[in-house]
Amino acid sequence: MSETMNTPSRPDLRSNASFSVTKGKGPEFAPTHPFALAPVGTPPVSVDGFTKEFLRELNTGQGVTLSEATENDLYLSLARTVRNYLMGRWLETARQQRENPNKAVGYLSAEYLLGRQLDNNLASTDLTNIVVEALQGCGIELDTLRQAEVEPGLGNGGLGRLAACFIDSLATMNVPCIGYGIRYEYGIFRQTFVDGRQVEQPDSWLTMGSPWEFPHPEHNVQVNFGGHTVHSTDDKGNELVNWVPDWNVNGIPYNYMVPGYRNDRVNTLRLWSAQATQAFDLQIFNSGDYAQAVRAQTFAENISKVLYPEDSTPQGKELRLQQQYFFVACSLRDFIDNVLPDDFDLHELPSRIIFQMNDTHPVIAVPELMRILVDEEGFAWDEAWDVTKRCFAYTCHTLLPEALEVWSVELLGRLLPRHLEIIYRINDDFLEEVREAFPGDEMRARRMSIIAEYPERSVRMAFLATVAGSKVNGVAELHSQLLRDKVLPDFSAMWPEKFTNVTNGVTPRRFIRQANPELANLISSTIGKGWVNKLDRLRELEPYAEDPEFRKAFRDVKAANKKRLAELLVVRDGIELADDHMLDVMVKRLHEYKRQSLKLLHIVTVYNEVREGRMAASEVTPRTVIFGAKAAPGYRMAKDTIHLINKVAQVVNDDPVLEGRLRVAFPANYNVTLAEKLIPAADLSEQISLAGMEASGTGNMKFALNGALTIGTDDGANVEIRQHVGDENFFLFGMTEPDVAQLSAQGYQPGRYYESDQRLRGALDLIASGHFSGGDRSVFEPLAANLLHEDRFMALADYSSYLDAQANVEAYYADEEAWSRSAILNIARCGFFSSDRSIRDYIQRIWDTPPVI
Ligand code: 26V
Repeated sequence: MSETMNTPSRPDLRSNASFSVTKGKGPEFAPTHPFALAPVGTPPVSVDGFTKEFLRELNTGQGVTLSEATENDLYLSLARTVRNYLMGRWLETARQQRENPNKAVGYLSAEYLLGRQLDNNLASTDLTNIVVEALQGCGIELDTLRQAEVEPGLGNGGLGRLAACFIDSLATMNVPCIGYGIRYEYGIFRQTFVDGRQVEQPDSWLTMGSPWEFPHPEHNVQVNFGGHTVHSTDDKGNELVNWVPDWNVNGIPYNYMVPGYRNDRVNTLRLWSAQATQAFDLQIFNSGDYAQAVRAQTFAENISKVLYPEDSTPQGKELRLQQQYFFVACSLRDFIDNVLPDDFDLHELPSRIIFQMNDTHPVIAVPELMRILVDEEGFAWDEAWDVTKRCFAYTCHTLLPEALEVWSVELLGRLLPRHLEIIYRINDDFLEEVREAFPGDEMRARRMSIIAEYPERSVRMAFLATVAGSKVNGVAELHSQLLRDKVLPDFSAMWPEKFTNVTNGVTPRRFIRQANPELANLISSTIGKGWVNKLDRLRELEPYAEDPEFRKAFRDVKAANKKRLAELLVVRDGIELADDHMLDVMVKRLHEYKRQSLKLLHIVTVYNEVREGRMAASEVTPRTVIFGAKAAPGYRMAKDTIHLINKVAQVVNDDPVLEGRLRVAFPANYNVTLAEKLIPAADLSEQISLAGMEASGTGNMKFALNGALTIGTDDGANVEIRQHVGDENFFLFGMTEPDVAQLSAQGYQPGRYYESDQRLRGALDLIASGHFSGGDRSVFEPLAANLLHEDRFMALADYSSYLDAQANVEAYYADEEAWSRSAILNIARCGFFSSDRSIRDYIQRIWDTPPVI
C-alpha cells in the first residue's frame, strides 16, 4: 500500500465523522393527497384577483398593511405574487422531466449576470397590464417598484451576461436545462467615482432579501478539500484509490426560476452557497478558543462570499480554485443524486446530460467526474473516460494568452490531490495518443502537454478542456478561426472535427421587448407579435426602411428613449443630456484591448482642433459621448483610463470654446439595468477593439438590434454584423487581423504615427501636458507615454482611420432620412443575433438535446 502525503492546509477544519452531514436523497419521502396535484398552467387572473393575492402577500408574507408598507415591502410582495404564477409551471416542468426524461443541458458557469427579474417574469407570464391596473388601484406605480429591485450582479461582463441570455433562450425553446453556478454573497463591486477615480464599494445585493430564490438546505452537498490519497489493490488486482480529505464544506442549493417566454416552461438555475459543515469546531470551542472556532466557520463560508473581478492577469488565487471546484462538485453530485433516478446506470450518463463548460472556470469538473466514476462507482479507467468525454463540451471566450487559465501543480495538488493524479493520467494517455499520431515529433507532444513546465509546473485548463470535451467552440466566426489557427493549432490538426463555431446572441425578450417597449410596439404593430421568439422575422421590416412615415415613427421612438434616459441620468448621476445631440455610446468593461483610449483620442482631438482654431465649433456635430465601464480593481492602466475619461469630461464639458457641441458623460456603475436604458437611446455604437482581440462582443448586437449604427473594427462578431447589415450600413475602420499580425511581425513603432500626424501629436501632447489634471503633468503622462512607446493594442496605428470613419459618421448623420433608413435596416437584418439562434446551433452542432414538445 502506497501513500501520497500532502501537507494539510487547514487542520482546524478537519472533517469530524460525528458531524458529517448525511445528504437527503430526494423524493423518497413523498406523501400524497388527492388535492395535492401540481397546479397546471396559469390560474385565471383578474385585476381583482391579483389585487387580493398581492394584499395577502403584504399582510401574511411581509406582516404589514398597505398603509404602513415600505417600498421594499411592496416590491417583495409584488415579486412573490408574480412568482406564484410561475410556480405551477415550474412544478409541472419538473414533473414532466421526471416522468419523461429527456437529455438535458447542464450549463456550468461561474457567472450569471441576470439583471433585474421582475419585469422579465411579468412579461413571461403576460401579467404586466393586470399588475399595472392592480397596483394603480392601490395607489402604487409599477415603475416605482421596478426600481426597488437590486440586480444580482453575479458576473463580470459579457461572459456572465451570455450565460443569462442562454438560459432564457433554452427555456423559451423548450430545452431541458439546469444552469449551475455560485450564489455569491457579493457580486461585482459597485463603482463610484471620487475625484474622477474609481472607488469600489461592496455589492450587498441580498441585504433587502431576494424574493426570487428558493434555498434547499435539505439538498446540501458535502465538498471535500485537501488531504492525501491512499492507493491499494483489491483481491482481483484492480487498483483502488481512496481520497482522504482534510476538510470540507457544505453546498446549499438556491433555486431560481427560469421561465420561457409564454410557453409554460420554467427551467431551473441552481446556485450554490457555501456553509461550514459544523457551525463551529466544538473541539476548539470547548477548549475555550471561541474566536478561533468561529474563524473556521468563516473560512469555509468565504468560498461563495465574493465574485472575482476579472483582472489584468489571472492570479492563481487559491480561493478561486476553491470556488471552481466547490460549484462543479456540488453540481455533478446534484445531477447524479437528485436529478437522475436512483437506479440509473451511469454508463448511460451521456444520454441524459451534456455539461457545457462556460470558459475554463468549470473544467475541474472533468477530473471530478472521472473520480466519481472510477473511485466511487468502480468503473474501469477507459470506460470512465469514454463516458466523461461524451458528457462535456467546452466554449472558449478569449484569445488573449494572459486570460487563459493555468493552475500551479503545487496548488492543485495541495487542494485536490486526487484530481491532480487523474489529470496526470489523462495527460499520459493523451500524450501517448499524440506520439502515435505523430511519431517522432516530440516537440509537438511537449507543446500539447496539459502540464506546462515553465515558468512553473502547472495545468493548462484550456488544454484539459480541449482534450476532454466532445466539442470545442469559439463565440464568433473569426474567433473560432483564430482559436483553431493560433491558440490551439496542434489540437485542431489532431482533431479537426472537434472544433466548431457558435456565434453569440442576445435575448430579444430583455434587450428589445423589455428594454425598448416603444420600439417593440412599433415592430409589433408593423409585422405582428411573433418576432419576439422568431427574431428572423425582423426581416419583414426591410421594406419599411423605404417608408418615410415609418422612419419618422422610428425617430420618434429614439427621441422618446433619449428623453427617458435623460430623465434617469439627471436623477441617477446629476448628468444633463442635451436633447438634440447624437448619442455616441461606448459601454463595456475597461480593458486596453477594447481601446477606450482610442475613443478618448478622438474626443481630445476634436476639442484640441477647436481650441487651437484649426476647426470652428460650428463644424462639430452636436454629440454626447457616453462611457460606461468598470475596471478590475487591480488593473492600474484601466483605472488610470477611467480617471482620464472623467477629467476629460470635466474640462471638455466646461470649456466654452466648444459651445456645448461636444459633451462627455460617464455615469458610474454600468450594469445590466443601466444598459437597458442606454442602449435603446444610442445613435452610434462604439466597437473599436484591435482586430483579433475581442472574441465576439454582445453589446454590439444589442445596439444594432435597437437601431444604433456601429462604428467598428473587423473584429469578433462585428464581422458578422457587418455582413448581415451590409457595408453601407456600418462604419468600418482600422486594420484587419492579418494586418495586425504583419505589423507586429515587422515591429510596431507607435512613435512613427505620433511623428507623422499633427492632430494625433496635438491630442497626445495635450493629455501629457497636464491640461486635464489642473496642470499636474505627472497624473496622465504615464498613460500618454504608454501609448507613445508601447501601445500594445495599436491605438495609434488605427487612429487616422478611426478619425476618417468618424467624419463619415458626421456627414451621414446630417442626413436624418439616410441615417434612419440604415438604422432600420440594422434592426431588420440582425435577427440572426438572437440567442435563440445560438442555442439552435449548440443543439445541432454540440448538444443533441432536441426541444421537448
Ligand atoms: C479575462 C481576462 C483575465 C485576466 C487577463 C485579461 C483578461 C481579458 C479578458 C478576459 C475575459 C475572458 C472571458 C470573457 O469574458 N470573454 C468575453 O466573453 C464574451 C461572451 O462570449 C464575449 O462576447 C467577449 O468578446 C469576451 O471578451
